[in-house]
Amino acid sequence: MQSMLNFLKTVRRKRVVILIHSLADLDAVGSALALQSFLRNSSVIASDLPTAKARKLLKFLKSEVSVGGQLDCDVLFILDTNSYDMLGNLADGVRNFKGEKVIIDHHSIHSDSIKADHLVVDNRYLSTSELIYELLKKLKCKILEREALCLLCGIIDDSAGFRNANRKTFSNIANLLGKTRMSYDDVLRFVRTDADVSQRLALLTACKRAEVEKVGGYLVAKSTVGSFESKAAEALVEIGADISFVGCRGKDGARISARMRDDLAKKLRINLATQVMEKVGRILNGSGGGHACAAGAAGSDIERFDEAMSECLRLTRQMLERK
Ligand SMILES: [Mn+2]
Repeated sequence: MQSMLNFLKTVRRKRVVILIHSLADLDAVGSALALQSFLRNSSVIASDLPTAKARKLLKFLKSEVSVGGQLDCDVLFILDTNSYDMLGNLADGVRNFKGEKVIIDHHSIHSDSIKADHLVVDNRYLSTSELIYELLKKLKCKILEREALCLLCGIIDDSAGFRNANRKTFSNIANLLGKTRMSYDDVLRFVRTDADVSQRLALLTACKRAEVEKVGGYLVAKSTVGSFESKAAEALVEIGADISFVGCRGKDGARISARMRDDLAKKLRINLATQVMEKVGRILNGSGGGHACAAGAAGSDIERFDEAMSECLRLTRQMLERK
């Protein structure tokens, strides 16, 4: 943390690009915009359009994230990911980037993580926004209403309805709310958007197709959808599964999302990212990672999609039977 603070002070006026991951969520966009308030000569870019929720925040703030483009800068910041896989078609640009690379992220270190000159990667934080907030506070950077809203959106959205929140998260939220005239409810308007029809249809399809297995008293569900696989995996846990895997096979690649009830990570000492999805990612000729209770895998080998889905179940059975 201290070395990152010292470093940030030295690059304040340098030409900076803040790169965020593909399908940038509120945490990625929120943390990038907040950091931008400190790095005066910076722009935010991504390989593709941010999610609908993040675009709503950008529109409200009359701000934007450039899609694609050159990494033309002295210092490259990468936020909310430490994996090349999440950078879309900008991954090669990052690999070949000659200037200084910096990563600030709250995901566990990826097996193929981006080599950076400076990094704070700490999975004890629930969001990158919270990490950025702590850095900005320590830098004595004045946080205006705009940045407060960005950070609030990022922190609240990534806290999964506060199920994973700790004492510090709540105090950070209270402090940030004090910096804006918005009420908590006003902020929630950005975080909670009504799901569109296609998303609701995907979740209902996931339920309809779900195969549920009882392993050692736990319910493990697997299903497939055409999109929104992470939302669908979340939905299956919400309605009763202890662990869920939802896959989505596209034309050029396949993705699988995994979710587990939060209390089970500690109770069973299971980590879906390292014990399941990293291995499953390799089957798909890609990679996997994430958190203990929320993980995913993606890769290009769509022929092995069914095998990858079965492997999720097999590894889970193995873990649960050992308990
Ligand atoms: Mn995040």
